[in-house]
Amino acid sequence: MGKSVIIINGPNLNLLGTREPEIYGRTTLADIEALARDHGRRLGVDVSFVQSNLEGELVDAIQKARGVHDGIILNAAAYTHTSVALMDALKATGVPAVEVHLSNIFSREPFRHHSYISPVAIGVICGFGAKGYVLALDALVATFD
Ligand code: CA2
Repeated sequence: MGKSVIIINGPNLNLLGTREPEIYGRTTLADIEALARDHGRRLGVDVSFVQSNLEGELVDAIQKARGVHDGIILNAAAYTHTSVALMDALKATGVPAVEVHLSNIFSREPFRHHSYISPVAIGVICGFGAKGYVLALDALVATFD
């Protein structure tokens, strides 16, 4: 059976391309979804895509990935820096995850330098804008048997 990846996006990422283009670029979340789905087709991987502003809905999406998806790509946005709940959910679900950020969180404010996600992710890609999602798909697929 073909492999399946879910891309999960956190709060305010629905605003991409409409505000703060100097930090986050002009690409919308719908553009990123299209880029990721196209790349998934090239790799022979099914790509699902969700965004929520609600921490509990992100926890639900991570829990539901177990037994359904072979990998998770997670941009938890601001919850990256605050959410023990997302960290626990990722650990519990056991589905391999790649953490993605559009911006280089290490060249920004100190409070963005800590991630609750990184310790439970297989790897992190940050600073490459929308292309980071495509790079994350390549990285995840490279780990599949
Ligand atoms: O660089 C990233 O991808 C972040 O996850 C984005 C988060 C930020 O809190 C993280 O530190 C790094 C913020 C997402 C907010 O997205 C917006 C997009 C357009 C306009 C306003 C916010």
